[in-house]
Amino acid sequence: MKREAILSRRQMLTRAAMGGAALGLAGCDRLSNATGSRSVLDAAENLTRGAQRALLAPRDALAPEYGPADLSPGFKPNGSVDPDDPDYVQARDEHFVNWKLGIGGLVDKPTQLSLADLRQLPARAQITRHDCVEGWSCIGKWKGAPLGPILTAAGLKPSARYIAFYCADTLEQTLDGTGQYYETIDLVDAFHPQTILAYDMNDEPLPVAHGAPLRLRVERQLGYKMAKYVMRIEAIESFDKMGRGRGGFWEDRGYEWYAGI
Ligand SMILES: Nc1nc2c(c(=O)[nH]1)N[C@H]1C(S)=C(S)[C@@H](COP(=O)(O)O)O[C@H]1N2
Ligand SMILES: [Mo]
Repeated sequence: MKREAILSRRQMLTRAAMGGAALGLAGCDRLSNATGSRSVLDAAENLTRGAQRALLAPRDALAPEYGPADLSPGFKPNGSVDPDDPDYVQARDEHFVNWKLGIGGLVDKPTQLSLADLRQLPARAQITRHDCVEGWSCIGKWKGAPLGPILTAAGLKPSARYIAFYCADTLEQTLDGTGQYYETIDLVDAFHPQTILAYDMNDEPLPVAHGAPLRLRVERQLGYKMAKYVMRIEAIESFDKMGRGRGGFWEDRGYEWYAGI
């Protein structure tokens, strides 16, 4: 196993032990007591176990899927729940009828897809467990368009190595603009059969609190990888120049880039 991976997991544990909040790692909201808040150390311990499992399991293994009876009665919204960024507010007030998902970067055919376009593509529905890094989990049903075929249709250039998701919300006000939420995943996850751009949650249009009109589900990883309010997707060669260069909003603030569970 790579030394890097061991070190970064240890770093994470140390940070967790020192108290995430003090270091600005209070990533996901304070915990709802309903789900029972475990200590940060417990969460870190689980994370470590998750990371070990993730290293053993083949990357294309499926995340467990559940039945309708397993759905959580309430799914906790977390992070941004009502973005006030002007473009988003306008799109939301128009019920996303003029909204389009941009697809670009290292692709042969950059394109834009409306919600109606996305809904016409072959769909996949799945009931999965969402694990937040802070130690709570909820089971929800997601329906959307698998990402892989969308990328294939756009034609990935050979230099494309990652897929970047640009979100509408500013989660932290920063002077340099690095407070905008974004995420990146590699092509293995992008083409994983359970990786979908979800427009429905629990058989209803995705609510604003959970990322309307479109969010990523990347089921083999932790919650923070599941970008909400996705406005644009780009195929990229490297994420060095995005945000603070670690591949995502929370990654820039200390969390692992590969958050396998
Ligand atoms: N754009 C955006 N995506 C986001 C977040 C966010 O604040 N903004 N929070 C992340 C975190 S930490 C979690 S746990 C999940 C929460 O998804 P939910 O609100 O549907 O529970 O979204 C992830 N994706
Ligand atoms: Mo999270």
